[in-house]
Amino acid sequence: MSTVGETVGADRSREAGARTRRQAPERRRAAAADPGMTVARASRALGVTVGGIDLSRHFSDAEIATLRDAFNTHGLLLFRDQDVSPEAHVAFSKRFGELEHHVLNDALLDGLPEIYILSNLKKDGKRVGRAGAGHYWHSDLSYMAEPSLGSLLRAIEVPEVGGDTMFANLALAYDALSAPMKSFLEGLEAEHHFAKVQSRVVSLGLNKPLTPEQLAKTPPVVHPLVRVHPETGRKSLFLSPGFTTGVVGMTPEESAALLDFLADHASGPRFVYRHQWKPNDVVFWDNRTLMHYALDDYDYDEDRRHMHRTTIRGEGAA
Ligand SMILES: O=C(O)CCC(=O)C(=O)O
Ligand SMILES: [Fe+2]
Repeated sequence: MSTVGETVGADRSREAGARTRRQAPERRRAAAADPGMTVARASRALGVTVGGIDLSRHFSDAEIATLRDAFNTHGLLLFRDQDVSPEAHVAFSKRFGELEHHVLNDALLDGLPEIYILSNLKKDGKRVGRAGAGHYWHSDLSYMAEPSLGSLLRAIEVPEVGGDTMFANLALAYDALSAPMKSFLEGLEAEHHFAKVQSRVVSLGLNKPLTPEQLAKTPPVVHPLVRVHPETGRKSLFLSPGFTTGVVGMTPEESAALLDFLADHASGPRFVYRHQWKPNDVVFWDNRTLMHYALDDYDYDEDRRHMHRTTIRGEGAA
């Protein structure tokens, strides 16, 4: 059976790329259960736009398997024009796994704690969600023993310009390393700690400090620097600079030099897709193979940026 993933082809071989180009049409019809579903590459580095789909409808298991295959292959699915309710957002997300209730419990939607609100809006002088989230390269929940599988972020209000999100393909970045560097990294581990980002967002006045309960739920954890995707078997760097505090066993200087090199390498333009949000975009990305960065180039007081996220639970990184 052919799937969305196979239809658009992975970009792993020159031959596959040539075949894709020869097929030419911008929007190929996916051989999915939904005959109207289309897919188109979002960038060379990663991502596909999936069209002709309404996320609030019911999906068969075969359709979900098709989408999951495309997700695993391309790392990111973009669905435009999804004017869906928070309940439908949660229901669709649940088809891909169990959902997290984010540790920042005052940023969760009332009555629907699977929705984490990212927003600079205020109601009655009080922030309605988490402001200033993700303004650094990171992989969601890398500071947990079981980091997230993927996140589904829905834009509700976005600035006219600014507030894009960048995504970097850490499997491509790994592939591009030399053989000696790959073997050097094998077996190395890094420590991740949520508290690392707190000082910055708190000093900017964007958020309250973590409570003792929130700190207790997020002790430092250790993950490999190179991880294997549990579904594709593909190797990736596991980088999350916003949350990573050091490489286990290295001096702070060695650790900083190595982590800075890897972060610079992996965030190079050829590995990156930069998403310019439109209202009702839903972006579903794979935290097991991408890192992302929310640009803070908009005006926190003048611009309105309001988003809902669901976060799919993952397993320990291996
Ligand atoms: O606001 C964004 O674009 C992304 C923020 C973020 O890092 C996330 O939702 O995981
Ligand atoms: Fe994030």
